[in-house]
Amino acid sequence: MRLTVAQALVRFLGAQHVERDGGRERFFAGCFGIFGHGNVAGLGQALQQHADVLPYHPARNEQAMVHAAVGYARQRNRLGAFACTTSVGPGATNMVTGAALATINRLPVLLLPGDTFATRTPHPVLQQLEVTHDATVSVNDCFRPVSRFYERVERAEQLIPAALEAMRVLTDPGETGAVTLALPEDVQAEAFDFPEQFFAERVWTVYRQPPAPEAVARAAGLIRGAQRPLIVAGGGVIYSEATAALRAFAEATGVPVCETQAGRGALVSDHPLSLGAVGATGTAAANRLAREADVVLGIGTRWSDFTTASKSAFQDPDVRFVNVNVTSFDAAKHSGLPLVADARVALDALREALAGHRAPSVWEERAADEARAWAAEVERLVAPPEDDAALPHQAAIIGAINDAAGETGVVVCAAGSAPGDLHKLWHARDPAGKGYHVEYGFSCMGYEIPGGMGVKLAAPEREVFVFVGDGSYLMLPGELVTAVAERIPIVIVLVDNHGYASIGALSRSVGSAGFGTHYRRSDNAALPVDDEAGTALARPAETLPVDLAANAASLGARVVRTRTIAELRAALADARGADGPVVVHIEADRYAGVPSYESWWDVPVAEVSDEPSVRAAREGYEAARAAQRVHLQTP
Ligand SMILES: Cc1ncc(C[n+]2csc(CCOP(=O)(O)OP(=O)(O)O)c2C)c(N)n1
Ligand SMILES: [Mg+2]
Repeated sequence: MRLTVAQALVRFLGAQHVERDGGRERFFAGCFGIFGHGNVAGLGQALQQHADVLPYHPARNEQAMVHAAVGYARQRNRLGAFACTTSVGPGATNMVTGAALATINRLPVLLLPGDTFATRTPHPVLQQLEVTHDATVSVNDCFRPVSRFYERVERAEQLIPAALEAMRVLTDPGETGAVTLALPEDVQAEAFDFPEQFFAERVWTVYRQPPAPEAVARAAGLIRGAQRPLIVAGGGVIYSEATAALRAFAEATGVPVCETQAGRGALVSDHPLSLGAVGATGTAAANRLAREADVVLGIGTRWSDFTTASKSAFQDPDVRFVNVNVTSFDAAKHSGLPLVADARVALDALREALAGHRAPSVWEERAADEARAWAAEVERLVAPPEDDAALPHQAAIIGAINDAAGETGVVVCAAGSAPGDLHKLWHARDPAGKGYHVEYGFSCMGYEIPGGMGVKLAAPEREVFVFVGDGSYLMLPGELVTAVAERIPIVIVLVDNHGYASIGALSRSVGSAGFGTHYRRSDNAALPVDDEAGTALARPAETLPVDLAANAASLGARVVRTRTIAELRAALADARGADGPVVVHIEADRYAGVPSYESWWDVPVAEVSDEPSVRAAREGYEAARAAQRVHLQTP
């Protein structure tokens, strides 16, 4: 069939399906894009012609549209995705950040940046990078390190293997991430006789890989011998829909469960074996048990520094790790016993292998006691301030969102002080673990609004609450316009503390007094910075005359200004049933942070400085670093 390369690609994408456990669905929900000379005539024409198989959604910023695609894919447990098309040059490179985010979080997105002419005839074309010693280089080479598969389609027939390979990678839970097919603008518009079969419906089955029986037996042996076993549940538990299997395993064995950012909510918070967040942003309950654990069963986790508290979380000198993961790369971490497998199948197999076994009851009781104590601490933290005139604390804002979300709502966040607070405080209620969506692989400011849009597109039946700080908001507010245009009813809680509260606190902790983390006029270098205790020196006179609520309203969102937690609660209730985005603005006390609980994060402090505060911080840093462990114990 004679089609242009772009037409063939769109028709191919529309014919791809994915299935797991027998359910079969179309893989691509649509295509986000921004047109320029590098894609308007090729892919633009094809998308117009084939809008029935691949609906087109215009975005406002290329980075943001990848975030929306990522939000969608995550909410769909990687069983659905969007394509993203851009022009050549800046449109394409704007997607690089989104690509890195997708790949780091192991979430499927198909990126289709336009590229410069394969024929090279009109070179240098508008927006082309010229590299004098290498004619094959284009700005799209920036996608190589951040893509799980990269191909530049320079001949029409190359599309066939490229498209098939793209689908293999996108639908493989162990390999997935950003897939980039760079499409030279001339090739997009070129016609070719594609075989009919290329457009036939194709089903990509995501099989649940079983673990090797010997590995299960060894893992079961280790867990049987453990006095203080602990589960660390990662995103893989949720993506593989293994939350019920996790609960069954924990209940059968009495092994307590703590969670990474991506795995938060894998076990509902009310469960007596739920210790909540672990690591640098962990709960006292989880971090205490982690410190003493002798066998740690990591499931679907890539063991980031936040999870391991920069390798200081697990202090038993003989601690052993068992890693259930779809990739051998993650399964091998911490010298662990690798169980390369789907999380659900592995959990069921382990439960069977451990039939009749239970962790020592003192350990289980200890977990339940710590969990209860932590629940009381959360209640204390999320309580609204008694003084109505005081600025609300972020913890109370989280409490209000948590209540509004109920069992089925989803909270979306990515950067700032909120991810750590949410990780600690969020009361997870959805048994499927889909109520908590914090992008913390890349922790990319600006993800929140477009990411939340993607979540809502994937789960229209759920209420979506985007938690966005003023700093993150300013990075990518433009996608609000897309939410207005597409009538995507998300609720955005814009928490304004006039700057980077998170990095300000970090700066104070390294002795640098919040330097450069306030929004204020920078024409006066002598302005005081925060004192060490974090006393508010950001006097109103120094606060910039910026009105973010007015900004959101100007982009077409419905905006509600709130001042107290009671007003916030009322606004969240009121936002139900809106037919577009609602922005609820609230000012928060930037110094009323949630503390960390018996944990640490490795941020290197200057080794020499004239500042006593830096020298003191360095001393503390060196002491803390002594707790770092290299896990070399073999199972
Ligand atoms: C794109 C990007 N740039 C820089 C950072 C580093 N960073 C992490 S949090 C943060 C400040 C976020 O400010 P805001 O959204 O207001 O949240 P707050 O810290 O006030 O809670 C910065 C600059 C980042 N995570 N992402
Ligand atoms: Mg802020």
